[in-house]
Amino acid sequence: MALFGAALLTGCQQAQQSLSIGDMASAFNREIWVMSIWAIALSVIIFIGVSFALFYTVQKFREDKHDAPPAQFHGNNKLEVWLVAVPVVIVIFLSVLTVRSMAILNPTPDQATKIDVLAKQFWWNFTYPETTADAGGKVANGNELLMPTRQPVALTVTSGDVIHGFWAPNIGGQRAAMPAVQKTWQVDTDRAGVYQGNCSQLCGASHANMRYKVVALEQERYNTVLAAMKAYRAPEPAAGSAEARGLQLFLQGKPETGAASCAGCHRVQGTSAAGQVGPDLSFFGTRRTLGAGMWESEKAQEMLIPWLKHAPRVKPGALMPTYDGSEYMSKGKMLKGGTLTDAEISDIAAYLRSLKLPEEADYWRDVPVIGAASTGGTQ
Ligand code: HEC
Ligand SMILES: [Cu+2]
Repeated sequence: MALFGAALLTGCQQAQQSLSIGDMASAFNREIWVMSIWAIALSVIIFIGVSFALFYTVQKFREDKHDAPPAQFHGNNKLEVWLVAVPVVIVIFLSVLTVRSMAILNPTPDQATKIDVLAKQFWWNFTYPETTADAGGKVANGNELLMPTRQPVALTVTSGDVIHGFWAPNIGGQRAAMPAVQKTWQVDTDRAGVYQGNCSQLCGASHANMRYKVVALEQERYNTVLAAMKAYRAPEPAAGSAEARGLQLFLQGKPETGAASCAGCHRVQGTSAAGQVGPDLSFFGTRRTLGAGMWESEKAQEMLIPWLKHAPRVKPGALMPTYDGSEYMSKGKMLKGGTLTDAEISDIAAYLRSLKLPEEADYWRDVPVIGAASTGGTQ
């Protein structure tokens, strides 16, 4: 099973990014690994012992050799005590190991970097509760989680609607994200890189498209990026530019055609946009994924316009309205989106692409590049 599973997971892997429960760069995974080795070793010993006893008995008490029924050992107290005692000792041993691992892996919130994780149909928001932006509000990023290496990170996971599952196996563990419940635990990695994260709890139409990236940066790089995020204010576009028209539509929408304002649902740090219904877009221009990791790199660039025109048609169940006037299904109801012209959509795209961190804080710069191949659209 383990080998088969490993083979399957390898099949999903994209170039230079990793999804593995066997990643020993994480102290969490190393701890779990020790426990697994004990459990597997004991199971193998029991398997060999039971097989041996079975074959020995079958061989020794063959019917053709013995006419009389074999001696009955029922009432053999010594044997019965052994048969109870050995499993009890094994179970106690494994319990002690488990409790020990749980004690070690419990969060140590004082020294750990704190990150709040919000899961919603079908996207993620990562908030840095210890970092208040100069422009107001806590620093947050949608669908791309930045974390420092060689340091415990305390993730506090919750959900804004149904039950989701936070699962980025390389950095350790898996946690259910439940509405109204906040679960904190500690993850970590010693290796800078990009790790794949998925929702591990069937949660609706785009469950399989509810992904994220974990970008682990060396401590110093991490500090640089976070400082830039703290100081960041969305750029103010030059009057009359496409970006300026895009910003205007982003903040106000176009009420006369029924196009809802983006700001009602999305936050952009340093502007009046403070919506919490969709992922934080403050650093959207720096991000490499779109649709909660559904598309990456070039494909993400390519899909931005179709996304803005009709997100729920390219990502089933996405709770963002259409902007090309087309009908879409939202929570079981047929709705019709407002309309923006192609030119207006492209102005908004230009504005979104301008929401960039300064060059030295581009967190993708020094990490392994995600392969151009995309698995987008799989369901
Ligand atoms: C009713 C709330 C709502 C409105 C209005 C809205 N969005 Fe969204 N938006 C969402 C939700 C929810 C998602 C996440 C969808 C998903 O990935 O499942 C999203 C996702 C996005 C994403 C993808 C982010 C990522 O990293 O994957 C972009 C870009 C975006 N919206 C831009 C806009 C723009 C621009 C507008 C205005 C033209 C807008 N949105 C209007 C709710 C909204
Ligand atoms: Cu989910």
